[in-house]
Amino acid sequence: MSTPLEQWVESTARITRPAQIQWCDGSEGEATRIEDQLIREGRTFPLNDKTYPNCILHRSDPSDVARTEKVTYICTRNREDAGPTNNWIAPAEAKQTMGALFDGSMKGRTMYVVPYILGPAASPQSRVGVEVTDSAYVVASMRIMSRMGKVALDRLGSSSDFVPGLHSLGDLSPERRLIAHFQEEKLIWSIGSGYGGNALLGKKCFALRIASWMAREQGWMAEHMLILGLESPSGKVTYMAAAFPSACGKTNLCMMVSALENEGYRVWTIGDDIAWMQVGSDGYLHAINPESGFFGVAPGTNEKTNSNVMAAVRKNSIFTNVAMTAQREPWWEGMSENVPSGMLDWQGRAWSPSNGPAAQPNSRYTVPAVQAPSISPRWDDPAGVPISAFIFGGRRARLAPLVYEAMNWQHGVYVAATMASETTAAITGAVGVPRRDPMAMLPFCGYNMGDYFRHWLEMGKKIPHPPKIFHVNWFRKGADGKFLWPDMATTLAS
Ligand code: SAT
Ligand code: MN
Repeated sequence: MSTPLEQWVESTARITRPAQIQWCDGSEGEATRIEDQLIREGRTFPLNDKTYPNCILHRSDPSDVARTEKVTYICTRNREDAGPTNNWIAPAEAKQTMGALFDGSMKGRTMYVVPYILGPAASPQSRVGVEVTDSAYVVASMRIMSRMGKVALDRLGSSSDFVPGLHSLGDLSPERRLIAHFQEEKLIWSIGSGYGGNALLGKKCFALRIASWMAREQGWMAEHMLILGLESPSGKVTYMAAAFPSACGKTNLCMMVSALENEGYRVWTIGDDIAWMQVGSDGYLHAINPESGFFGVAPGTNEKTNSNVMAAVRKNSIFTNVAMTAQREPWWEGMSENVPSGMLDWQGRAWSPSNGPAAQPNSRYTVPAVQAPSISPRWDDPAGVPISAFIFGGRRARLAPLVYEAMNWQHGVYVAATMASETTAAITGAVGVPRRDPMAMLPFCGYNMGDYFRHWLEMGKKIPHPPKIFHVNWFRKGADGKFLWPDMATTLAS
C-alpha cells in the first residue's frame, strides 16, 4: 500500500510528466550531485575554493529576481475569506488555469521530491512540508533553509499530515507565472518562477501564508518576525521578536554586534524572517524559527553592517545574482569601498557602471543558520524561547517617531495594524513608495486581514504574560535629509 505522500507524488507526476523522479534524502552525496547538475545547467558557478569553499554563485533569469505579489493568489472557496488585501481566484478556476500550465511542464526534466520540517526536528510546534520541484536550485536552497530529507520523512512516516507544494519553472515567462495557495486543502501550487519566495515553498508560502491560516484555526501565531535574544552584563537574556517589511534590515538587526559589547551586552540570533509562536505552560508566548538558514539581501552587507553574516557566508553558501570578481569571489555594492576590477556583473557581463549595479539590488546570500557566530545556543530549542517584547517598524523618512511603546496589547495591535513602510527592491514594482503594511504581513497574511486583527486581539486574551509592544523607525530623516538615528539607519537600511 502506498502512503499518502507517495500517492500525491504519483498524481503530480501524471500531470507534469518528468523524465525521472528523485526523492531527496538530504545527504552530502546528494548535495554534491545537485551542485554538479546546477553547474552543468550553465547558470551556476563554483566560487573560489580557498576563500569560499563549497560556495556557488547562481544567476537567475533577469526577469525573475524578486517576489511577484501581483500573481500571488489566496484561493479560498469564499472570496471574503481571502479579504480585501489578497488577490483571489476561486480554487477550481485556479486549478484549471494552472493545471494547463503544469501539464507536461517537467517533460525531459527531473522531478525532485523534497521533504522538509519547518522548526526544530523534535518540536511539537514544527510541521512537515513536501515540495515537488523541477529546479535543482530550489533543492540546493531548501537544503539550507529547512531541515530537509530523511529527517522529515522519518517524522512524517505514513501520515497524511504534511503540506504539499508543487513547483515548476514552467517557461519562466512572467505572463505565465502564478503562485496559488489553496487554504482549505493546505496545498501550494507555483509555476513560472525560480526565485526566492516564489519558489522556495517552505518560506513565505507555507511558513507564513498557509501557516497563518493554520495558526488562526489552532490558536497560535505565524508572523513575519525576526527573533533575537539580548544578553545583559548579568548574563540574563531577554528574547524579542520584530516585524519589518522585506529588505528593511531584519537580518542585520538579529545579528547585530552591540555597540555596548564591551559592557557585556550581546545579541543572540534565533531567526531573521519568520516566527511561529504559541502560549507556553509558563504563560509566555514561545517562539521557534521554522527555518534553518538565512536568505538575506546582499547589497549593503559588509563588515560594519553585519560582520556576523560576513563570517557566516565564507562556506557552504549560495549567492544569487551578485557579481563575481576575477578571483571568483562574490561582490555586491557596499561590500567594500574599493570596487574590484575585472568583475562579471550579476548577468555575467563584463561589468561597467553604464550597465547599472554590479549586483542586482535584490541579490541574496543563502547561508546555514548554524554558521552565524551569533547563533543562539537556544535557536534549535524544541520549546522555543519566551518572548518579552514585540518591535514593529518600517522605512518612514517622515512622520513616524523614532521609538514609542504601546500602552497595552490592544493598543499595540492598533499600532502594528496601522504601520507603513516605503517599498523596496524585494518586490517587483516601484521602490520608495509608502504603503500600509499591517504587522509587515500585507503580502503574507493567508486570509482576511480583518479576521487577522481579530485573531491578534483574541490571542491577547490567552497570553498571561504578553510581550510589551514597541514601534521604531530607524529611517526617519531630518529637514537636512539626513538620518536622525544614523548608526541604526546605516546598519539596517543600507
Ligand atoms: O523572496 S523572499 O520572499 O524569500 C524574501 C523577501 O522578500 O522577504
Ligand atoms: Mn521576509
